[in-house]
Amino acid sequence: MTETATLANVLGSELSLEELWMPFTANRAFKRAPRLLASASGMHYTTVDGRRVLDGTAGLWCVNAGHCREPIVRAVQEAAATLDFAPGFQMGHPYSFALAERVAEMLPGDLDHVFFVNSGSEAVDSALKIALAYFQSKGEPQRVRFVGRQRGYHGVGFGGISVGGIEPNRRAYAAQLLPQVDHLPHTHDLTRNAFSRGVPANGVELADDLERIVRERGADTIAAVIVEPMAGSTGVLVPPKGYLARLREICDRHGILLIFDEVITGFGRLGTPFGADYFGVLPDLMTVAKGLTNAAVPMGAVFVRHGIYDTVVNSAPPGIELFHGYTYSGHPLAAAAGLATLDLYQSEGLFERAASLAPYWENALHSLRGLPHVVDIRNLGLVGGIELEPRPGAPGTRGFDVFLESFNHNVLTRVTGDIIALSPPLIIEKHQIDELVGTLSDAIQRVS
Ligand code: PXG
Repeated sequence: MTETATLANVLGSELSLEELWMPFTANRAFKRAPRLLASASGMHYTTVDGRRVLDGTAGLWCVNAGHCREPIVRAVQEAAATLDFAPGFQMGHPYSFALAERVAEMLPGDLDHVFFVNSGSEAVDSALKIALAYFQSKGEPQRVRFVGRQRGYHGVGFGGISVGGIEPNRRAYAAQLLPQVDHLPHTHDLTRNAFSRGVPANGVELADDLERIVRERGADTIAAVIVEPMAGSTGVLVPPKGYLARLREICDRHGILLIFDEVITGFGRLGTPFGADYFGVLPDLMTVAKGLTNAAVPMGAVFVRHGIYDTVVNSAPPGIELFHGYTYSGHPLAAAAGLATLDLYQSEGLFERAASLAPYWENALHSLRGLPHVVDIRNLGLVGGIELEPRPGAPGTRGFDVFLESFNHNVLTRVTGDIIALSPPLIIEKHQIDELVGTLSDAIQRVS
């Protein structure tokens, strides 16, 4: 057992667990039977009781280069000792400018300006504000409506849950959501697309619902459409062939901005830098977080096309152009982590690696077809979704039991309802893919 795990073991036995209100967690059940991770390295976590657990989810879809990578650790340590913090309002520091320049080089098309935030939720709320600011500056201030999508996840800010389409998240706060929002239908269609490998064939016409919204509301009232290129959180919903290009066409026809929320699909998850590259569709704004810093320090960003920055900033009267920003926007430690992360992605060719592993990954996942209760398997890049039939009257319990059974056999997966989601670090080896899928197969067979 490592020294860290031993230390954590001691801590673990003495922790009260009561005071911490855990996020998106069944607190009471967790505290009765906690699952505590003490350390991490490469493809593995070590639990407080010393078990090595294969990370099938890159943490929460974010540790794309694997855990505790030395160059990132070193960069954060160095920044912490050099510039712990610098004000980002009316002051600046080289780390954030360097990261903006570096990341802009990777972006498709004329996406070339970067606004830093600290999370995906903040990125989404910032992007929505930038869209409103753009139309104000452009002389179309009546364009204020947003269009999201059912089963979309855009974080937990009031903007994000308003455009998002996850019912429990919306219902809890229904009284105070943004008022002028419509939703496209989701694209998940098991009757036509079950067991698709990669992009499903059917459903491009679902994008045409945007034309209905345009007819009902008037194009000149709509500021932006926001979608995840591939919806992750609600169970790996891969868009149908041609769908995103169709959305782009409709937005162009009506002067509506298209926002891709790439918090999950950004930074190599699909085997390309961004989902926009994978699908060959250029959004006007892009939101990212997670893989930007390999999750070593929290950071998110909004990427905007040249014309948007130009319109908002260069047409403004002298003074502050956008009334928005966070104390920690572009924090030196986060920016240092980002710079080291992007270097690592490049020097190890991790996005290309993900692309070359994707066919092996796809085959491994689809080998689970035919197991009890498996009603769908879907995949894209290094992402997988395995949908299980819900137990009658007890939705979500079968999925959760499979998650627990896998974890107890040293593989970390993620569960949403009865869908198991997989998104390993991009450094995964083929034998680890076999181990992940083998453990999951056993778990599915053991759970009734
Ligand atoms: N947009 C998208 C597309 C996301 O996936 C957010 C915004 C919000 O990011 P922050 O950093 O505010 O959490 C997300 C977050 C899961 C899971 O298991 C997914 C997320 C977060 C936690 C768990 O599906 N996505």
